[in-house]
Amino acid sequence: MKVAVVTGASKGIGRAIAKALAKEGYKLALGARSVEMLEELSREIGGAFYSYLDVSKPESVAEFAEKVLKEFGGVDLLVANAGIPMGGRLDEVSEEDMKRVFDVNTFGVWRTIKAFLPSLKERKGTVVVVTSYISTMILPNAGPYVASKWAARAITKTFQLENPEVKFIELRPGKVDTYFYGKPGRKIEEGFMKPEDVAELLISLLKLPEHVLVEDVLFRSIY
Ligand code: NJP
Repeated sequence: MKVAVVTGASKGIGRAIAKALAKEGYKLALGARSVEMLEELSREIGGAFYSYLDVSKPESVAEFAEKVLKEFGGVDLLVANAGIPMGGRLDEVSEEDMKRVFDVNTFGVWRTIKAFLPSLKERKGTVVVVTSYISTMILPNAGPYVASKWAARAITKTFQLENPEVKFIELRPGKVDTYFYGKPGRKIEEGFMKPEDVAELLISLLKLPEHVLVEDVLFRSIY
């Protein structure tokens, strides 16, 4: 049975991915800050390992990885999904907010991959990084978020070149109905996909033949 780690598993896209992976028979290690939500998810999917994880804190990532590797002995799939929004003009955003968004969306991805990389290399595993459709585009008033996702893309691509034995897939969703935009409840007709759509896409990618590498996927609602 393969072992999958999902960061940001408490809500939204990460939660939907965790549920879909459980259905496919993966053994799961779930990480996020909201441990109660992870506990509830674990119960819902019939039991999964979960632990507090703050990807913005190096010591939290190290502790999480140590616990997961101790529990399972290794991992086959890492879904680096945890992320936060951060809008604002670049000439107005505070030093603190700029650092915060990079610490989660960029350094968080780097730290998590780095922590699990030796095991992923050993098992010829797969890393899925949830960046954004925005990771090659520019938008005004969203510079902090956009820059953090461009950098996360660069990190993902660099890891791939340096570690050809591991597959790195960059998922670049358009708008998804999660807590990202406040409370979920938006309609598909308003241009939102469902978190389950992202999970379904990921599962289909994981079922491709071994020799196929999908480097990135840009996808959105048709509306
Ligand atoms: O958002 P939301 P999504 N350490 O808010 C966790 C990208 N994306 O599912 O820690 C660890 O429902 C948080 O858990 P908690 C987006 O950039 C989205 O939409 O308990 N975990 C929760 O589980 C992000 O990378 C859209 O608060 C941390 C999860 O992250 C990914 O999709 C469009 C954390 C966020 O759940 C998932 O976001 C797009 C930390 N420090 C890209 N901080 C979209 N929704 O439209 C947060 O292009 N989390």
